[in-house]
Amino acid sequence: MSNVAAQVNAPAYVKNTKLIAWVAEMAALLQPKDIHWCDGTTEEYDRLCAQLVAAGSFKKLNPELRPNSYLAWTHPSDVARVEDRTFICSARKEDAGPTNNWCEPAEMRAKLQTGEDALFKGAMKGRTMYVVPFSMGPLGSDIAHIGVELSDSAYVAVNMKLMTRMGKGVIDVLGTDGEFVPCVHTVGAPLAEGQKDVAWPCNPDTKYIVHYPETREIWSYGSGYGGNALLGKKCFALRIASTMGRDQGWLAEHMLLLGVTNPEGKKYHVAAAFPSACGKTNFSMLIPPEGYKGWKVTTIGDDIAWIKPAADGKLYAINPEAGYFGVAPGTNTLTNFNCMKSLDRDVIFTNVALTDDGDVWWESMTDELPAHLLDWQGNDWTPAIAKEKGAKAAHPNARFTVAATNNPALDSEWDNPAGVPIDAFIFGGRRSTTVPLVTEARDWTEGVYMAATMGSETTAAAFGQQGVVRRDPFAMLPFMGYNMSEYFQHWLDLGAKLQAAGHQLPKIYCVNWFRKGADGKFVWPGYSENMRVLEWMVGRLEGKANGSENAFGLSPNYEDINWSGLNFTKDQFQSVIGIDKAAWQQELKLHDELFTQLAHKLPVAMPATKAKLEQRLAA
Ligand code: SAT
Ligand code: MN
Repeated sequence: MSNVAAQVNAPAYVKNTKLIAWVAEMAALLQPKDIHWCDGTTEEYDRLCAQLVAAGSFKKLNPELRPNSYLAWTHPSDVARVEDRTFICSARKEDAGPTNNWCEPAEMRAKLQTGEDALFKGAMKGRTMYVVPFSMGPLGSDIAHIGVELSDSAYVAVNMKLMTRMGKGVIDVLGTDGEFVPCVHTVGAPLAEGQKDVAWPCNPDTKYIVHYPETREIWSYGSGYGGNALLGKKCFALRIASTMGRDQGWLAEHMLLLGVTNPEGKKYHVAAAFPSACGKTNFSMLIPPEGYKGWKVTTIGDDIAWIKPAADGKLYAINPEAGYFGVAPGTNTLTNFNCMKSLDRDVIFTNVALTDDGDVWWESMTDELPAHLLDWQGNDWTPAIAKEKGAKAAHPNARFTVAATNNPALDSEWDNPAGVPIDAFIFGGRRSTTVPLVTEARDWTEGVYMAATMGSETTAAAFGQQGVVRRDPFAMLPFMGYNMSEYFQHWLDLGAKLQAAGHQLPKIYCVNWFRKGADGKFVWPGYSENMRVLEWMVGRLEGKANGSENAFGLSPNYEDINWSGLNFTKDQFQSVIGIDKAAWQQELKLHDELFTQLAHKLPVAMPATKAKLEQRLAA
C-alpha cells in the first residue's frame, strides 16, 4: 500500500490512484479528525445508524410498529433546497444562462477553497470524513456514471446507502483508473477540541451548493438536507449530468419513469416531468381504480431519468437512483397505497412527527388525528394546538428515504442496465387555472414548446414563498446545469436527428391535475383516477383513442375518456379541460416574458410555435 493510501486510511481494495490522491488532497484541506471509507454493507449501515442514535441525531422508531426505521429532525433553518444559494460556475456566464446563479470559477474557488478564509479550509475539524463511492445507475452499466462524495455527515452516508448503489462494488468498477465525479460536502460546522456536537449540525448562516460543469465537480457547504447534501441526486444526476448529456447526446431529466400494462398484456413506458412536490412519486406508484381490471402500473423511478438514444432509434431510460426521497405529508393509503407499503420498514424519516408509541405521523396520514405527539421540532402537538396555532405536526417538506426494493409496485426492469424504451413524455405543473387536464402535442416541436413554457405554483420543496406561479421549463428550472435556451435546442436537435433517421418519436403530453373550481377546491380527483388520462394516452399510442384539436394541442372529449366507476360530470370535465381565451392570452404574455429572459440562443422554433398558438387563439 502506498504511503498516501495509508495516510487516508484507504482499504486495500482501493486501487484507483486518482481517487486516493484526491481524498488525500481534500483531507489536507478539510482537516477531518478521521476518515471512514464506506463499504456499503448492512453492518456498516446499522453501525452508522446506531451511532446517529447515540449522538441524538436519530430516534430509533418502535421496532414493532416500524421495524429498522429512524427519524431525524433537522435544524429549523435546514429544511429544503436553497435555490438562491445554488451556483453554476461555468467559465463563461452565458453558459450558465439567465436562470442560474453564476459566479466566476476562480472567484468561487477563492471563497470556498483557496482564499485566506476559504470556507472549506478546516471545515471538517473534529468530525469524521466519510468517503462514499456511489454509482448512478446499475453498477457497470454503460449508461451509469460514478461519483464519490466526501461528507462529514453520517446522515448523508446512510441516506446515500438507500438512495444509490453505494460501497465497495463501486470501487471495484472504478478499478485502477476509472473516472468519477468528485463531490465534496460539509455541514459547515467544525468542532473545536472538546466542543459538544448538536443533533443536526449545519451552518444556519452560510450555504453554498456549487457546481463546476466543465470540471464536473460539486462542492456543497452548510446544509445537511436532501438535495443540498445527497449530492448524487439533483447536483450530479441533474445539474452535472445535464451538461454531460448535452456534450454526449443524451438527456438527464427530472422525470419519474413508469411502466403501464394493459389487459392484453402490452406494456408501455412513460417518463413524466413534474416540479418537486407535485406528485411524481404518487404517479409512479399509481394503483388503477375500480373498473380497471387487468391494468397495471409499475415503478421504474420516481424522480430522475437518464435517457439515451439507442441503435434501434428508440430513447431508452434508466433511473439513476436506487431509492426514493419523497414528500411524506399527504401520503396515505388512498393517495399512494404502494408508497405506504414501502414505508412499513427500513425507512429514514426526516422532519415528520413522532407519536407517543414511537411511530411516525404526518398531515393526512390517517383520518383520525393522534391525540398527542411531538411535532418535527420536538414540541407538544395536539389537535387542539393544531387548530389554535395552525401548527403542523410534520414540516410540509418532510421526507422519507427508502430503498426502491421496498416498493411492491417495483417494475421488473427497474435495474436493467439497458433501460426501458420510452413511448410517451408527460409534462405537468401545478396550476389552479388555465392549463387543461391533458393535451397532446401535435408534433415534437409543439411538445418541446409545452415543456419549455410550463408554469407551476411553488411548493415547500424549496426555500421561499409558496404558491406563486413561476415558469419552470421541463420542471428543470432549479436543476439545469447550463443555458436553458441551449437545453431547449438540445431537445429539438435530438428529436430532429431521430426523425431524420426515420424513427418514430415518443408522443408528448402536457397535463395539469390541479385546476380548482370557484369553491377553491381541486376539481379533478387525481391520484388513482389519473389512470383515466394514462389510458387515454395509451389509446392514442395505439391509434384507438380520439380527441379534438384546440389552440394548445389535442385534448380528449368527454366521451373519449373511460368513466366507469367514477362520477365525473360533463360540466366538471369542461371545467378542467376547457381553454379560456382570456386566460390564455394572459398566459401567452408570461411565455413572452420567459422568452425575453431566455432571448440569448432561444431556438427560433419557440417564438414561431407561439405565433401559431396566438393565431389559433385569435381564430
Ligand atoms: O431535496 S430534494 O431536492 O432532493 C427534493 C426535491 O426538491 O425534489
Ligand atoms: Mn425532484
